[in-house]
Amino acid sequence: MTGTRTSTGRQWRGLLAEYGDRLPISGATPHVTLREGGTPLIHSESLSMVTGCDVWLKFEGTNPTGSFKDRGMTVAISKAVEDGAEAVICASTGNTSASAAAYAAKAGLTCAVLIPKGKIALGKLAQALVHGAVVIQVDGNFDLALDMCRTLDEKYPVRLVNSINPDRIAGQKTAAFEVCDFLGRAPDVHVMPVGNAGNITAYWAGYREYHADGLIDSLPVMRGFQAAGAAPIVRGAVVTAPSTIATAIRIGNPASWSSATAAAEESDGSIRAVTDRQILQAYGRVAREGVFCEMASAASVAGLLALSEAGELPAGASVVCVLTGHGLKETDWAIMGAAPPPVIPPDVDIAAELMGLSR
Ligand code: AN7
Repeated sequence: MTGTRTSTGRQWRGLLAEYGDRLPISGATPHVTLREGGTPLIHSESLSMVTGCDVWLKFEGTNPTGSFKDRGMTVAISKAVEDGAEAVICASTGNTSASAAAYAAKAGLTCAVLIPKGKIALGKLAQALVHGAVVIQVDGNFDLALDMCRTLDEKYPVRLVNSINPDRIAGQKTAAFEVCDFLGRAPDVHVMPVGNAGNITAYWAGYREYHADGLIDSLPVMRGFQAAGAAPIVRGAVVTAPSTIATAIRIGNPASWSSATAAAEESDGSIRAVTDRQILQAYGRVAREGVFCEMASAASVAGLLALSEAGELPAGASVVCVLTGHGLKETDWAIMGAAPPPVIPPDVDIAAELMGLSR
């Protein structure tokens, strides 16, 4: 595998090399890596100003396939290869399928993905297709597709790489390590979107691991946010017809429900809902700071602003907001939300006028 080749360069080496001692791998595990992780923690002056906190954006959109899923996939696919698996499957609202397809391609494994028909962002569908996955659209929602995958996993010789696979959670906890390694401590408050609830489970596991090992001396308050139309954990009941513009978190029966609730309770935090309108506003707001995240990711910033308005953020707290995926995956909202750019003849004076320039 290419990941085991050495280099004298100063590049980030990927999670298996950087955090291997904290992952469920051994010397015998092949490294299937696209050099994921090492994502930027971007300071937000504007969000710090409005909240009176020190706000950092953990931008997971810079991962190789444009979302945090790569952190779990490098571990899950490497272990699948080690164990002799020939095919992997997953259900997905888009990002898991994009990541599984890419890492399976890297490893030379067959990959099949089950996606809810017509409900995943075009960029994510393009990724699964271009990496050569068998893409199957299910006439139903994500939760039904995940049920199908569980049954396929029982009946057929395939490896399930959804986040119910513990290797996924193990890989994803590295994001908490990176946050702490960069800040030199844990943040006071950690804000993130919640869909199938694997990622909040993973972050909480990562923070607790560093705390248990004495690398940080406090733990953050975990604040998870679901989309109001797909908020089973907030309602305390399965949502049979989840609905939100944030298709990545359009999930009505999260697989990691109980561990997400545990993360919120143990950290004195919460899992709440934000409306599509709040998500859309937050999406535009971070974009105007130069960070292009996808709609589901903006649920964290929407949540941050809601917490701030409710007076629930301690003044001066350090806050990490996770932006889970890249906005280039779904450009329709960016384009629909803007005025169509004017078309002009090739005339510099007309262009200058439109730019508001005067001689
Ligand atoms: C951008 O790809 O569930 O709470 O199938 O793509 O760990 O599920 C994606 C989830 C947040 C929610 N932000 O994370 C899938 C899938 C983005 C996401 C979530 C997802 P979890």
